[in-house]
Amino acid sequence: MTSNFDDDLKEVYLKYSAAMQQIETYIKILEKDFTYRYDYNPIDHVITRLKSIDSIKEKMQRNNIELNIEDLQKHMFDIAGVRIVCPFEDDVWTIINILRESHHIEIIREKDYINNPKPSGYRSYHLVVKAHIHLITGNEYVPVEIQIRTLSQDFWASLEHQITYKYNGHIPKEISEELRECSDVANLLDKKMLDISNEIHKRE
Ligand code: 0O2
Repeated sequence: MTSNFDDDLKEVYLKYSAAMQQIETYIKILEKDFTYRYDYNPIDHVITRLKSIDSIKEKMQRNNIELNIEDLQKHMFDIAGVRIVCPFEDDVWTIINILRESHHIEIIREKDYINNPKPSGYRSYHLVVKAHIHLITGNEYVPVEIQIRTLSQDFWASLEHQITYKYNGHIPKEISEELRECSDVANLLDKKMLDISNEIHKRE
């Protein structure tokens, strides 16, 4: 059962990889378009990742999802991931609005951890979109998770992930409190930098 699942997963990976590349290309074109039209790019950088086979299995088992391809496609939406990191929070909303109006992709889920941060202090905007891919066997819609956040939110999330990983989910209370405080400090920094940037634009 499990080894069949591994074999099937390899085939399914092709589809998720194609969907991820398609979204990445779409974002890269948006960046060029922004720079051309406004001489400004609201995106600092984009990273992509395919969830590893071990992580997929771990998450499915943790969420009591049976290890088969049908259930994977029904319940797992973050196998293909694209992260868009923006300089300022305003840029995050600019990108979200563009994605909402796009005819190229269809949004199937949105989670706003910017206005509603996670108890850990995690801030980010998550969207699951359906990418339309074209294969020899036909056309398909494949989900891709897009995470959009500021440089400062990304800095916090990367370091928090690195620190908490070591504790394997059992983070001492005082450490998790300090991390939450750091998230608030990062948020304050975001707001101050945005104020400074707006002030400079007003003076131009
Ligand atoms: P990876 O490799 O980073 O993608 P889940 O918690 O995954 O069972 P759900 O609803 O699928 O539940 O996802 P959720 O909570 O909306 O988003 C999950 C992803 O968001 C995580 O993916 C992380 O990337 C990120 N994330 C969520 N909470 C935190 C947090 O407290 N700290 C950090 N650093 N990142 C967070 P994965 O699957 O963990 O791995």
